[in-house]
Amino acid sequence: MSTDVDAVTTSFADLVGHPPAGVWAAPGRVNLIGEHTDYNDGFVMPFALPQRVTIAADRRSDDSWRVTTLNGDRTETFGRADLVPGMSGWQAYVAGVIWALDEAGHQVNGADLVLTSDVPIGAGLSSSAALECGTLAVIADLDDLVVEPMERARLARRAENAFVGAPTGQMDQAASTLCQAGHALFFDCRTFEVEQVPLDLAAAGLELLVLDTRTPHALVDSEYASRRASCEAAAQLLGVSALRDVTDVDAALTQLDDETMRRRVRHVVTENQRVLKASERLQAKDYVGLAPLLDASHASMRDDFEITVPTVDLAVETAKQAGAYGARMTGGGFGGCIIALVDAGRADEVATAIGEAFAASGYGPPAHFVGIPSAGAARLR
Ligand code: GAF
Repeated sequence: MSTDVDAVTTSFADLVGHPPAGVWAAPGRVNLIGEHTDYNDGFVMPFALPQRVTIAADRRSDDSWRVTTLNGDRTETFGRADLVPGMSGWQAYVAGVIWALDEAGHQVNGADLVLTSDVPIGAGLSSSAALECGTLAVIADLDDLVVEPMERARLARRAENAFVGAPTGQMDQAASTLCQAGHALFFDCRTFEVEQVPLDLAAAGLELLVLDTRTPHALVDSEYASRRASCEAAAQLLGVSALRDVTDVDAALTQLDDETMRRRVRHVVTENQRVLKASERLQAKDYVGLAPLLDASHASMRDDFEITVPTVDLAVETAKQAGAYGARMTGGGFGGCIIALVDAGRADEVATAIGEAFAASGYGPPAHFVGIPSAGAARLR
């Protein structure tokens, strides 16, 4: 990480002509369990990754924002008049946060930002939430704004939903803002209550493989929106404000005729139950007890919510054959990453087995790392 701090600090001085006022960072996340439950007012349990967006910044004397990313060396400049929802390009995640702060009544001023990110893009690890939450940390500090952590997460989500136009839930921005090192974040997406749950897999002789299938996210936006619409329509038919309120899944299913909608509901209701069980098992440090929940979550995403793709299913199956205790896709779906709970020191071996299975099926090589529960957004310098 310090290399990234040095890189943005040096580049900032080169590009802007003076050292930055500070350096901030915000992480990507892995979701341990609780997929597509956040926008159903349900439960999720992500943890933050060491991979993060790192931003050097300082105020400008005019009313514009100049943002440079070292990933591809691109610079974009926008002024207050450009802060209009619907802006396209990567800079929309930065502009959207400034817009959301302004809309909420905060006094925001022009700034220079130079950033770099090592969160894989399009892998379901919340690279966009990391950029939003990092920007929020920067602007809040530069402009001396008093914005509580959960409010930061809400504003970052507002940027994503209303400015960028992606109808996501609250999980990713909450994770990037609120997570603590060594912990998973149990987050109730209705009450916004959070609990930091210790997650020390190494002490239990375990580790969590995060494997990026590198499958392009085809149709991810439209499929995400259609899953969300289906859940909302089902809640309306069931007479509840959100699927979180369905506790007796069998009774609910008898009230629905549409087979696809029934499967969507079954995923959300059972996934919420799995998050609650996972939280209990984590509290009891029964980490191997997580494994059947990971497996059941994956089967539910594959068969009921239908958000997995062949590479993801092959990665999960192969991980299990190679000795993983449990495995599931993580993130919004239609590609991206899987997680697999394995004995400490075995992540590389399991990843190699998956790489071989991919090669035998004609798929390109995956990438992988061990997921380490890390800190949320913070000022580093
Ligand atoms: C994406 C969304 F941004 C989250 O809000 C969540 O719905 C997730 O997909 C699925 O659990 O990351």
